[in-house]
Amino acid sequence: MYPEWLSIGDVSVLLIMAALYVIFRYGMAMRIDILTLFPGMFQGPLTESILKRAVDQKLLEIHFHDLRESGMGNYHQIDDSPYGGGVGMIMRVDVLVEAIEAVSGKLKVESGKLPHKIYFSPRGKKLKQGMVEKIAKKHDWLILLCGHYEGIDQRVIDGGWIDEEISIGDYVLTGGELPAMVLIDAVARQIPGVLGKEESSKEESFSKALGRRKEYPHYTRPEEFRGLRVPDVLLSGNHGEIEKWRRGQLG
Ligand code: 21W
Repeated sequence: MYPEWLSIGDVSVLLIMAALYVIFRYGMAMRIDILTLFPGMFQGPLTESILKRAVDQKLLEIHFHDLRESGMGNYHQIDDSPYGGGVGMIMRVDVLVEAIEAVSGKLKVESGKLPHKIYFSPRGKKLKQGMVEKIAKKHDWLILLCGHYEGIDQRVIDGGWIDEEISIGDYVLTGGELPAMVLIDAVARQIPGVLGKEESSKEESFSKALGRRKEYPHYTRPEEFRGLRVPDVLLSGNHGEIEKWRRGQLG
């Protein structure tokens, strides 16, 4: 099966193939540490469907850090009123920096890796698919800081403890937890192996054929429902015509 001049035994070949498989399969895995006051908000999405499968397969490794446990004093205070006055409470710089350093220090020492630190805020750069793909490609360790209340002390950002500030859109939420979950979902599906072979190769061919815009209308059985028919072209079996029709339907 293998040429003689390779001069390695069958066992060596198997071992090398196994090693390559492990490197390919788990080398692309992503570790995400989440700093939040509300770890419970993440439980639903991470324990269902594709994200659950990614976690089970160890392609996605998520660690929660309850910011309340990093709080100051007996009351574990994590926020305070804003200098200059105004509504709401601000998360304290000392609490946040110690929490970030505790998390990034641990694994950095163990593995020499550096985390990419993201803070979710309405002031951040609006998340786009290109940013998602870049994050998934460039980093295998993310620290996500979720603000709550009015936000965090600006010195956390100005002092260099945050690499990227992200918003998910122009609407007002109650905190950074749902935005963090949105990023996790979008990044996870970029990790090789998270989508099934079929799902990801379909993606690729759709993207190629339709110039990355693949949002045309979909239909499945039955052919007719309460007088509503599936477009004839989709039943024709003519793939050239089908692709042309879909192209004309792109948003
Ligand atoms: C919303 C915090 C509004 C602060 C002056 C004083 C993270 C978010 C969030 C939140 C305000 C993202 C005000 C899209 C979002 C987030 C909580 C400001 C008004 N102005 N992406 N007070 N939308 N939101 N409050 O809300 O933390 S990413």
